[in-house]
Amino acid sequence: MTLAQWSSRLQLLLNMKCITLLALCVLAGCATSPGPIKRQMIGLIEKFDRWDINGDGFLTESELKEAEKLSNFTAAEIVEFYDTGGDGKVSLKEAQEGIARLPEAREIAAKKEA
Ligand SMILES: [Ca+2]
Repeated sequence: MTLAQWSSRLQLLLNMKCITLLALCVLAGCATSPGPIKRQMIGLIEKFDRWDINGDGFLTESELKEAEKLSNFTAAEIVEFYDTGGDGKVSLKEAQEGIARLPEAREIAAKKEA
């Protein structure tokens, strides 16, 4: 493998880490084991229940205050990213769709780091 190939591969790995940080750390509270999307989905659903303190099936900004401490993002930013419906809270469906919007998450994370 050439040096160029190595560095592009490394870049890809770094990007994957950013993705995990935003899309998972946010709801999961940890970014230690990036896995296949399917595993992330399962993890996400489990964590979703944990963050959903009042059990109404939605995550609000106040419920994500704890998540805020575990990520580089504020609760407001987390909600803003996931809340495609614009009702100010995150449904499980929106959380799942957030995983599918990983490239977008990566862009946001990159901008924030810059
Ligand atoms: Ca809730």
